[in-house]
Amino acid sequence: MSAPMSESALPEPGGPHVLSGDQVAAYHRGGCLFPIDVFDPEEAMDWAARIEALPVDRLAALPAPWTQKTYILLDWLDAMMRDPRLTAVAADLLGEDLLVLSADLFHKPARSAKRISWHQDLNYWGLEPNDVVTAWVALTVAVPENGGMQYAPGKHQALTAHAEHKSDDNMLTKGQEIAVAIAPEEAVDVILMPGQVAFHHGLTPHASGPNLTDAARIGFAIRYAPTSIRQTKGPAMTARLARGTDIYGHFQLEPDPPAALSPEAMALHRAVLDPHAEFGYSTI
Ligand SMILES: O=C(O)CCC(=O)C(=O)O
Repeated sequence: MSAPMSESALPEPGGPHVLSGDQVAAYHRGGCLFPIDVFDPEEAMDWAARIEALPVDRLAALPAPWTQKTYILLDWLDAMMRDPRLTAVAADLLGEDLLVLSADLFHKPARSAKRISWHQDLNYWGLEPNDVVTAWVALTVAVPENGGMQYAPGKHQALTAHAEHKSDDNMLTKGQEIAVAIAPEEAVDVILMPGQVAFHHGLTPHASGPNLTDAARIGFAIRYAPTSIRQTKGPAMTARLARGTDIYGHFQLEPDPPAALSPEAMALHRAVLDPHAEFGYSTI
């Protein structure tokens, strides 16, 4: 039997590096890594205030869910997800050339019953290999009381069957839920301050409960993948180049987003998401 590789000797894909070898090893072992300080708290709180000021009724009337690929509608979210302070961390986990396949807003207003059932992101995505990392950027505090996430570390080795229990209080488009129970002792609370980021592998089960507090809980979940990844099923997804270069061309690359909330931004958002409508927008 070969000797276990020392954690500090682990190869790191990206560079120059933000994470230590031990942090990269912890990510691979547990399928998650948090909290990582990335943005200033003031910046994050400013983004949260902008989200709170959005014309939500107008956005909710758009044909495609405005909470998916929201960076096309709000160009300042595009700048955030392509900011080198964040992509440098993702590069330490995935390599230098990175796509964003989607980036989705999870906004739980004050006193909201909205929850998210235990699921693995890669269940519906049809991607190979499984190298997708979500960077969940906290725009507000995220704690158990306001519906912060929980992870089930170490359960990211394989895809587990999911059932669909669609319900009004479940924020997932199809109410997808992992078909095995996650015991309370298998779960860890993902506690974050504004500007901190939690990273999870596409197979790491995660969930979150209702917001029992008087303030909103807001996170922006960015799905990074190496440019070499391929889509193997479902209508073709488009992608945004987040860092480096794309020598593969496996995905049609999205252009720079038009001005925030402009008619052009709304038209591009619709064009990109329309092909996924008949699948309940769950291929992303
Ligand atoms: O924001 C949450 O509570 C859950 C987010 C989530 O399910 C995801 O990032 O895939």
